[in-house]
Amino acid sequence: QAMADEPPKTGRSVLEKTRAETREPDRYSVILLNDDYTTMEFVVEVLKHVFRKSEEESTHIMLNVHHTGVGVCGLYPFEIAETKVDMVHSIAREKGFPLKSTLERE
Ligand code: TYC
Repeated sequence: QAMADEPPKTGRSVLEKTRAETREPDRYSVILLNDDYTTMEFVVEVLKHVFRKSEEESTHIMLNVHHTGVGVCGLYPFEIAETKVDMVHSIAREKGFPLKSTLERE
């Protein structure tokens, strides 16, 4: 039984709901930046292990970064992208490389 003072319902019906309420979660690109000191071999290892790329794709992405200055390693939900950036920085620091990575909202 409905309450006597129940407010009128103002929302749209299930069938009227539109894109704003069914949007995909935001994705973030993880970007790798070029530098003059990190070895090509190390960047390829990072791409294979942190971003789960094949040897071939890792080499392709690394060379793209080497030649253009930046490159996309993958698209992820925010927290996963953030974790991968942190992993790149932490393993690079461990090996004494200045390799940098950043996020970009898509
Ligand atoms: N430019 C580096 C070199 O010549 C290689 C490199 C590629 C470094 C990609 C960083 O994100 C990078 N050894």
